[in-house]
Amino acid sequence: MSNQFIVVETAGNVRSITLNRPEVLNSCHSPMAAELQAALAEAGEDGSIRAVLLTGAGRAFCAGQDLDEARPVAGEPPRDFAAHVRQVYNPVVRALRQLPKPVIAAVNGVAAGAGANLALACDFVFASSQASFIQAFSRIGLVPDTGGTFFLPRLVGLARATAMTMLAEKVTARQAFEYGMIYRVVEPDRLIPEARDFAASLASQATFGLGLTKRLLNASLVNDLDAQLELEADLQGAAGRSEDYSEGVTAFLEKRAPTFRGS
Ligand code: T3D
Repeated sequence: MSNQFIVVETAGNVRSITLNRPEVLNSCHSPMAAELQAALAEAGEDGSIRAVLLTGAGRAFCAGQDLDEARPVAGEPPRDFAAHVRQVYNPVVRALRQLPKPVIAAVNGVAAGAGANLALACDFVFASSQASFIQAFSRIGLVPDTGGTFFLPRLVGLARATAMTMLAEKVTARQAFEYGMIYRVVEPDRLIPEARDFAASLASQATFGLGLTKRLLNASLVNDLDAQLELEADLQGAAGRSEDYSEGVTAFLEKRAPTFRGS
C-alpha cells in the first residue's frame, strides 16, 4: 500500500512508522489513521519484522485528533465521536498492545491528546528532552481516549493521572521519566539513532518469548493472581517449546552468544 500521511521503512528486522503531517503537528485525521492501522497490521503479519518504531516527522510526535476534521459545522448534525473513537483510535491501541513484538515510541516533540496516549500504549517510550506530553482533551471539553484512562493511572498513579487529565498541563519529558511514564529521555539529536539502535537490539532477541511476555503484561493489568499464575504457566509452556528457547539454553551451556530467530 502506498502511503500519503505516514512513512514506512524497514531496516533489518525493524519496521519504522513515521507520522508525516508535520504542518499540523502530525495530528491524526481519518486517512492517516487508516494508513497507521494498515501499517501496524502489516508489521504484525510480517514474520521478518521483530520490532516496530513509531515516531513523528518535524517538531511534534502527534497533536492528537485533527481538530479541523472534528470541527462542528453549523446546520449539520453533531459528529459521532463515539463511533470515531471506536473506528479510529481503539483499533490502533489494540493493534499496538496485541502485536507480538515490541513497539518503541520515539517521541520527538509534543505529544498531545490521543497523540500522548498513542505513545503510552507502546512498550517502550523514548522521548527527546524537548518533548512533552499533554492530556489536552479537557481543554476542549472532551475526555481522554486512546487508552489514556487505562494506562495513565497504572503508570503514574491516580493522583497524577487526575491532575494530568483534568488540568491538561504540559508534562515535560523529564517529569514523565521521573513519574515512571516513559522509559528513557534522550538529547534531541540522539533520539532517533538511540531508538533505532535499541529497536535493532530488541529485534535480535527471542522475539517469540518477548511477544508472550507482552501478553502476560497486558493480562496482568486486569487479572487476579491466580489467573495470572495460570497464564504464566501456559505461556511458559509455549516459550519452552520455542526454537529460541532451544537456542538460548544451548548457547548458554556452550558458553557462546545465542542467535535467536524469533520463533
Ligand atoms: O472523534 C474524535 O475526534 C474524538 C477524539 C479525540 C482525540 C483527541 O486527540 S482530542 C485532543 C486534540 N488535540 C488537541 O486538542 C491539541 C491541539 N493542539 C495544541 O494544543 C497545540 O497545537 C500544541 C500544544 C499541541 C502545540 O502548540 P504549539 O504552540 O507548539 O503549536 P501550534 O501553533 O498550536 O500548532 C502548529 C500548527 O499545527 C497550527 O497550524 P497553523 O497555525 O500553523 O496553520 C495548528 O493549528 C496545527 N495543529 C496543532 N494541533 C492540531 C493542529 N491542527 C489540527 N488539529 C490539531 N490537533
